[in-house]
Amino acid sequence: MHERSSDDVREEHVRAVAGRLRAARAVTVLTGAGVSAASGVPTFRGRDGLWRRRRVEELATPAAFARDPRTVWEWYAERRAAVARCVPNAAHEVLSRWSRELPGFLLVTQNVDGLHERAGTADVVRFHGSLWEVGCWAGCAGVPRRWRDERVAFDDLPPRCPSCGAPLRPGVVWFGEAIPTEALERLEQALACELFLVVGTSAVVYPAAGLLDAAAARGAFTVEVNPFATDASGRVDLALRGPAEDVLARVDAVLRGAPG
Ligand code: BV8
Ligand code: ZN
Repeated sequence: MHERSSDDVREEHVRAVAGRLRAARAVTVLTGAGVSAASGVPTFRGRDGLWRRRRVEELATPAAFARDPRTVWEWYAERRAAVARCVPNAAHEVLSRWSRELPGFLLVTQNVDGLHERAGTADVVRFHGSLWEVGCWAGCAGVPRRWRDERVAFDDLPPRCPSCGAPLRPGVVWFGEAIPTEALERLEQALACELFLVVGTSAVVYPAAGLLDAAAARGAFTVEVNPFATDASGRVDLALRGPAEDVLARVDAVLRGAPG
């Protein structure tokens, strides 16, 4: 299924990361769409990243929604239905275990699919919001700013605010919008780590991609896990060039003392 495996990731590098995971007092992992690829969730910027020949940067904006809320919602409704059919993969499972077993572990995700949460990950910091939340586009006072909405089928698009009748908006962060305050409040903790792993992201969307450099500037050892080179590759201390579900499972096996 994958164009590359982790066969060419050297065992000594896998062991080095496991050793650092064991020794670090605080570990932060930043994930992107690549961790969900093995679950069947399309990434944004690969060949699958195109949607009706438009780029995510054109659809995921307040201006696109203002112009054509129905088309934007069709994309989100499709993604909800697709993600609902997916299950977490080994990458989510390993990160979930680390979140519960490693002291000082923090997972920051750019993903909106909810698969880290479904894998039971403790304390997920959602940098770009959630596919499974909505808010009132008019920002009316009759409803909370965001609330959970797990519908995968809609009678009519866009869905409407139960209080004022304005369109509901997806609870994600669009381009040009601020990162949620709850996520920004966790930044200090996220950056105060000894080991920073960047997993399955093209590292082109800011400010998320900048966390890597900020953590490095504060002394963190940085590791990338991705089958392909990215914008981050030249800036990390160690790049493990393989799929997350494979590489993280290998690191986890060493961490748990399995014969390697
Ligand atoms: C903000 C919505 C200010 C949710 C998304 C120039 C310089 C710096 C910044 C900017 C700039 N111009 C504009 C900006 C700002 C802009 C930005 O970064 N633009 C970029 C494109 C240049 N950023 C913003 O607008 C942000 N907000 O700056 O606010 C502000 C401040 C105060 C007040 C008001 C405003 C907001 C950004 C929010 C973006 N939201 N989407 C949705 O519908 O999903 S972006 C979208 O990209 C996704 O949400 C995703 O989270 C994000 C990152 O993508 P990736 O996850 O990395 O996915 P991608 O497909 O790119 O890559 C997948 C990777 O996986 C690949 O590398 C592949 O090799 C790898 N892979 C594949 N298989 C595997 C694998 N890896 C491991 N294992 C595998 N098996
Ligand atoms: Zn409303």
